Amino acid sequence: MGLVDVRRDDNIAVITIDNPPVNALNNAVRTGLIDALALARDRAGIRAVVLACAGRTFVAGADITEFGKPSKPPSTTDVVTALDAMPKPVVAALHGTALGGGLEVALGCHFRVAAPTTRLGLPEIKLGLIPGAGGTQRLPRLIGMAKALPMILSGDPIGAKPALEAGLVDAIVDGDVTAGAIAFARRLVANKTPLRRARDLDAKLADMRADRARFDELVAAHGKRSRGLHAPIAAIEALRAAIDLPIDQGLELERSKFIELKDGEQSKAQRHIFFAERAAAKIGGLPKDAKAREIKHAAVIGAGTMGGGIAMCFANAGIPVTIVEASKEALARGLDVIAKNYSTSVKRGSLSAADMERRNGLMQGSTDFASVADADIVIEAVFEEMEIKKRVFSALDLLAAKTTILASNTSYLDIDAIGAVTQRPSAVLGTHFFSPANVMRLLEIVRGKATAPEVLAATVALGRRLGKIPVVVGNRHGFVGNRMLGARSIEAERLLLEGALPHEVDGALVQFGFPMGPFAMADLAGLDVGWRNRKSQGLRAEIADALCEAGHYGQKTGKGFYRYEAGARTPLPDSDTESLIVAASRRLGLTRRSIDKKEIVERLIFPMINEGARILDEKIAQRPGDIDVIWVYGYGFPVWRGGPMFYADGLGLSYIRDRLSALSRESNDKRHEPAALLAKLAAAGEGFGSLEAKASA
Ligand code: T1G
Repeated sequence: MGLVDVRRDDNIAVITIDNPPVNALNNAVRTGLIDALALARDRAGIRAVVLACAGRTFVAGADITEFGKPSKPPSTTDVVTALDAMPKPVVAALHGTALGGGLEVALGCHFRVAAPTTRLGLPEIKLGLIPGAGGTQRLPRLIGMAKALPMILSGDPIGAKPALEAGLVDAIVDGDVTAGAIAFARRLVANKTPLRRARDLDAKLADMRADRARFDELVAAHGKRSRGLHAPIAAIEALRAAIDLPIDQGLELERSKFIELKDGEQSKAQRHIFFAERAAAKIGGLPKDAKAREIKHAAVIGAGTMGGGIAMCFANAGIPVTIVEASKEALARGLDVIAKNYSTSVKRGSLSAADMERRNGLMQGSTDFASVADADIVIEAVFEEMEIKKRVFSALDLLAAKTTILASNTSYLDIDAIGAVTQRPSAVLGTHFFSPANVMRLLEIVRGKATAPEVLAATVALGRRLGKIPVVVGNRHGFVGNRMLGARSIEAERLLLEGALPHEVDGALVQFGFPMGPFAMADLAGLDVGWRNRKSQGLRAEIADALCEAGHYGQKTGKGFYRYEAGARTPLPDSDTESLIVAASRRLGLTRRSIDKKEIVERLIFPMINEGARILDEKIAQRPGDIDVIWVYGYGFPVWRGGPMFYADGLGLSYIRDRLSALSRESNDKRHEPAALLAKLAAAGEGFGSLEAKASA
């Protein structure tokens, strides 16, 4: 069967798309659909049409890999227009994830039936786009603006049941969805049901047309998360056109905005992250047949902030988990925090009471280490001190089953040294979660020298099952994310000593697109964490150490780089800290000066890029895209800038090289000397992206 097959089932034409893995609408599929529709239209004996897909899902969207190239007709819009013009009823048979252009094609059909587990959505916003084949015009006409606008601005799919209730699908069919659609089509023919084109429906827009203020209220309620992003603004304009303009003008406006976004920098960056996220889970050098053993039961050692959050990840994914703590009091405290987290989610409506019960039921507390005996993986999340970790792993090695994976949640420390205290170094690796572990999606999986391929494969598969974005990294101090964060933190302090104040440094980075700057983030994480890490390496940070020595650890003590009103988390400039900074500059003989935002941003980001180049050279990260994924999902690097390495390519490595050389001279700090790989690529006029091309060649 070709990519698009047409068969006859009595007087029904059944068009089936078969373009694995997700039936993306590439050029060949679009061409095949136009031809198949013409055939069904002209064949006299055909009274109705069913559009279905083979494989695991209905069309999951346009083929994103085509976006960087010149678009070749017919477009997805041409397919939807051909569906619109069909004189015979067309029924879409939906299953899996009907997304983006796939849902827009289904909206071009007259009716839609869905399997019970189908998910339907317009996720274009997550790629820096808006629906470009009529979604912003047809969806509101079919389900009303109050439901359509949140779907398009969030990009999140809805299930078959809410879709049925909203009128997006006309029936949910059990069993074979194509057969269900054929039966549905036969009934249309028998009942001579008139064609219902989404483009002709206006009733559900009457409320917004009668009172435009209601549209503005809807936007105010759903549009707030779009700081710096262009696509949400374009989506709102296109949706407003659905109210104000006749549909053909609305479609024209949508199309022009879509093309502008598709060719813009932000969508290119977001599409880069989409593919980089998927590439990151592919592990170089992993034998194809590395069998990933299944994780049926987990154990977490430590019920503190990290341990509790990690345990929640397992319960959320439906995996039974035992939480082990040294004392009953500590265990009770940890379980209490978890219970509070879940009840807050239930109060917020993001979790049902039944789900909360189910998740709580999957968690067992214990103060007996021997309770790890039936775990397939044990994740240690105790104090960040090597000696403590070694003691824990020695004990686990004796108590856990021989096949159990032993993982450490360490954020800096040497996985090989930890594995060396066990008899099973091949089953030891790092699983570095990011706080809050039950929220942040990044999971750095640290590969030890002895870590076995199937242990790595099992842990990557587990990461995806937990809803994380796993990135395999090498075992060097700070791995990838925290090592680059260290480079940024050193420069951030230096900016304070040279004349900037915490809120100026943070403000520059927030304007760049981060949710918060280095000092607000340090206060949130706790200054004592970095302080302990620096002391273990004999390093000193003038300001942060002085603050810690005075007992100011950030939010947890009400004061750090900023001060915090009781019970509040808003960072407020603190005059004591500012005096401490000025005094430190004087003590070091530095003349303070005003530093502009551009210099602040370059001095925070470029040293990170430089460290990232060294990390690639040392093979601690497999590819530049892995580093981008780590920084977007672990540290809030703005996704519409594509991550540090993609951003560097956009600026040009020779510019970054020259700025780093100047910085190295001005600060007399060799660490700012351009990394060998960065200098080499710059000299060749290439970017980090050229490494991906070579790697996948
Ligand atoms: N185009 C090209 N390749 C795609 C693709 C797409 N739309 N979606 C997935 N793939 C590849 C993916 O790179 C991976 O490749 C493999 O399929 C399996 O994906 C006109 C313009 C559907 C929920 O944004 O959300 O339509 O790594 O690992 O976890 O208005 O893929 O195996 O080589 O993610 O089971 C809108 C994007 C496009 C949906 C399945 N659609 N895809 O998740 O598998 S823009 C989307 C997903 C658009 C219209 C506009 C997920 C999935 P490889 P996977 P999964």
